[in-house]
Amino acid sequence: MNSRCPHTALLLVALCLLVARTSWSAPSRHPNFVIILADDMGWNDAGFCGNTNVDTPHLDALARGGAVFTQACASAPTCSPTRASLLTGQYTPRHGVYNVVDPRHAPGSPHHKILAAETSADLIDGTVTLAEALKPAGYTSALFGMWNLGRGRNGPAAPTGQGFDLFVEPTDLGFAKDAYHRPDGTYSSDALTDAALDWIKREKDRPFFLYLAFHDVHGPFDPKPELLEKYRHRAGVRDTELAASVEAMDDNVGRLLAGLESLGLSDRTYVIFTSDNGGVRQTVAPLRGGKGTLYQGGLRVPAIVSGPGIAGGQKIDTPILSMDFFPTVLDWAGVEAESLASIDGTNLVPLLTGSDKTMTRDLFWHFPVYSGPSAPCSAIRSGDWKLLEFFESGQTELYNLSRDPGEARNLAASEPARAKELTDKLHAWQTSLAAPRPTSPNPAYDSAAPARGGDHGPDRAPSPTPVAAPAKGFVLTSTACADGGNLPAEYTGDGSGSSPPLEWTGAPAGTKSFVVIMDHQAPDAVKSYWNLWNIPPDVNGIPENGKAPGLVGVGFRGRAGYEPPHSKGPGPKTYVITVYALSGLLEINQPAAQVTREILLEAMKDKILDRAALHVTYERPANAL
Ligand SMILES: [Ca+2]
Repeated sequence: MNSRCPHTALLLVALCLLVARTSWSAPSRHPNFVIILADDMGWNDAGFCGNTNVDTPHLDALARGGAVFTQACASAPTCSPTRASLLTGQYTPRHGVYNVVDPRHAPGSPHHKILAAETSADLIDGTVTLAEALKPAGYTSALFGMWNLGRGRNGPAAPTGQGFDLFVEPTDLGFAKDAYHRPDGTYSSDALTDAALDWIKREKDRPFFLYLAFHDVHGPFDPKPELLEKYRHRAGVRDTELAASVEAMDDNVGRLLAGLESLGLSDRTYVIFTSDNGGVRQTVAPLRGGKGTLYQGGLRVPAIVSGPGIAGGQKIDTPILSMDFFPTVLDWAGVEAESLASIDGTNLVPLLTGSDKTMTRDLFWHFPVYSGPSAPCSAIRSGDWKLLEFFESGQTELYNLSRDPGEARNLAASEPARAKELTDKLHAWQTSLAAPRPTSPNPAYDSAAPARGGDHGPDRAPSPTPVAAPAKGFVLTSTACADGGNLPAEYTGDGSGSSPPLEWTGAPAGTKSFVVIMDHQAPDAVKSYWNLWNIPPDVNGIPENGKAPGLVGVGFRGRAGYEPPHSKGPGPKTYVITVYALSGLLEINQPAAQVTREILLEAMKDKILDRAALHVTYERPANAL
């Protein structure tokens, strides 16, 4: 085993020292800690980050009352490694969780040019998490939401094996895995917050650490219909589903803060809000990259810290990483982090209190794996300069983030001395942590093998621009929809072959094909299906597998037809069917099952003549499957 796996015995000694030091030095009244972790929330997805098209009044208020880190970065560009760093205070090579374990990206996959590093699926037994480090000071800890650092309910890979006294995930609350809605219509972030508030009420008389890790705002989305409707009619919204999901989470931040206030806990509770990685590529402009890459778009995240002794209205431009919250929380708790020798994070308290605003250090990222659009790489930020090393090619890229925040001008060739200096520092850091440097060619590499999406899938395209009313007389109806768009109540099929027909009139001159997209949710996991509805006789082509002349429909979660929006149980569902009239035929050289909405939108973007939308409300019969 390499040195990323510290000896369990050493850690146990460290933990015992920590117990010994804190048992007599801890103050009589410890503050509480709340870490709220959003999923996939990008650097400007909330109002306090400068987004003027989404309503986040509660996060904005939290930001006004505390400190905003304007240059906060995730410790990694994907989910699991950042969560591991947040909970251990360590850089990724130390805990070995480099990526979400995903069979699509196993080292040696045919689309990998080099053999990627192996990633740990969970925290190594003996790792001291924040929950464990707080325990000797009398804290109780609970995680509500996503763990993603090992499976199972017991043992060292489970939260309860890593110091949390309680672990509640959405499936415990009646949600299907990754579902945003429960069959009774309850939204996941609402249910998690309710459960967290119940727990706080029970534990309020002792110091607590609440880790609230929402599924919001990770795609595929299934927003609350009323929020989706709101953003559909708002100009300037880049992605209506994302905006609706951000606001749903913001509501719950507000409910949690109100709960703390009503219990009289606000003045002794620190609240940290951040995200596990940057947003997906289409939502992070003008930053480059996106989730899964070490460009700024994949790393930059919102970050607020609020609590006793932290002056409100602060904007702190010093770059920080997710792992820094670990020693910061321990400082507030009176726990001496120095006894844990393997902490890489930096205590932010001097920055937050203003006692030392000069904190300078080099920051590092190590992502020696494939994920979605990204190949194995490593990076260093030193002041305004950032250097990325790509292991496939051995090439480096150098950017000045102050002058070039979008990382568009690679200065590695024009600034060779600086590039060498940073490369040397990066290599020295990699060596100091025995970080794997994947450079061996992959014998199974096949240049024709298609790249595969990560858990972020193919990057999402923004939702289509809202269609307020049919333009140019293009009208979309469904004869099977009674009562102004409601699907028939007796419709209970699985969608295969029983989709009610759509009809349209007034398609613009020159229309050669139509594309039908049900854009209520779920671009990432969709599986397309091909169907013939009432294609006007002057439209050429018949759908074939792998090509899409004529008409294309997109279903959800591997199902066909209209069924999926109601597949989560009884209760009304609303969604929108959009039909695009195109000036040409689509050529999509992918198997039908791999064609997602993003691929469709990209293929049709220069061909759209007009579009019309049909708002559909469907109430699933209570006895439906
Ligand atoms: Ca994530």
